[in-house]
Amino acid sequence: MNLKKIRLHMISMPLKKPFVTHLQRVESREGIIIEVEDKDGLIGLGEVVAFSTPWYTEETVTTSYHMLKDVLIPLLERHGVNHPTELSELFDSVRRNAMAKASLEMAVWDLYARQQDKPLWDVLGGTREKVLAGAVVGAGATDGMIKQTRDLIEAGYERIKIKISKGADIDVVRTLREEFPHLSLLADANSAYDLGDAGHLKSLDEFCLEMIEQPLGVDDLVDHSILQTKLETPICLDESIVTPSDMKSAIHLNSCGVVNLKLGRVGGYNSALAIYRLCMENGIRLWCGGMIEFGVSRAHNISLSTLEGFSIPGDISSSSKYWDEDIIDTPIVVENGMVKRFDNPGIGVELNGKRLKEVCTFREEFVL
Ligand code: OSB
Ligand code: MG
Repeated sequence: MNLKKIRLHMISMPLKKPFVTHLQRVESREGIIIEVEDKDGLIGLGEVVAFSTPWYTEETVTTSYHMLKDVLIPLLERHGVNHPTELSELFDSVRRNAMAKASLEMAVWDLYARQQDKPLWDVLGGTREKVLAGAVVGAGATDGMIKQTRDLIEAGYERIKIKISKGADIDVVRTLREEFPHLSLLADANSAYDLGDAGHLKSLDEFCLEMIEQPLGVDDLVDHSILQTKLETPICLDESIVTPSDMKSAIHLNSCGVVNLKLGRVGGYNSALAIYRLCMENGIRLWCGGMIEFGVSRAHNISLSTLEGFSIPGDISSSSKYWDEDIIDTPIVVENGMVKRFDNPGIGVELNGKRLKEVCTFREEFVL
């Protein structure tokens, strides 16, 4: 693929308002934007979606930077690739570190599509002209959550996800359901419960949630399977699905009916596409998750979500939900619950150089 240069931009941007879960309050978002440049000056873009601290997964922005600089970029420099699918094998010698791997893989896929002068969605085999969007309301006071939900519905979102945890669950869901009887609503627990809470979680069944996301621990595929036999509400797995092998186990155990697929969490497109195929073959529904990310990752999420199997709305929201000004030149905009795919080559957006400079805290270039 004639890769010549890689640039890492460490960035930091305040959120318009803090995003709260029972595990973390995110007020400012750090991330790494990656540019991979070929010998003709074409540039592919990627993004590290790890957080500053390891609350969602074990990776952080700092561990990702280390992996990219000291391990993954040197591997790419030594071996090179002719096609982005070769990156999986190359990175197989490195255990885990999915988000670091995914960021580089995203950029190489984007570059590959640009080299073919095709949109990335087309290279991936996508068909949807508009992808199904949805928004997330973080934890907080119930009246505040109602107001946020109302504002999001007014902004055109047709599916809302709320964060729940012990002590902030049944009453919150009941109040929201009473306020919005016909809303497509789901609840994400980010592993707040264990199997001992099965009876408590069962009382959520009456509120017709589309699904409950990651109620139990990251490693609890067996417990999720037992919980699913007790709940009518479908379980959706997020943190528990990192590899295609996790997906096979979840299918075998009947641990979920739905999967929240995130490119970063699963290590990039090659792994995501393998998980996607497993879901399609086994009747598991799936949607594309969000990471309070910047526009580069949002544009990748849109490319992925054009695949036919993304038949339910994801956590794909407008750039303006979190950012005053995004770091891409064409911000993502949700209209009537959908986002139009970009038809330019690659992910279809470029960096907003001025904004990137404003939020960049550190920058490094590697010549391959
Ligand atoms: O659990 O899905 C999650 C954001 C950061 C980390 C984990 C999760 C989330 C979200 C999506 O809920 C929020 C968004 O990007 O809009
Ligand atoms: Mg989740």
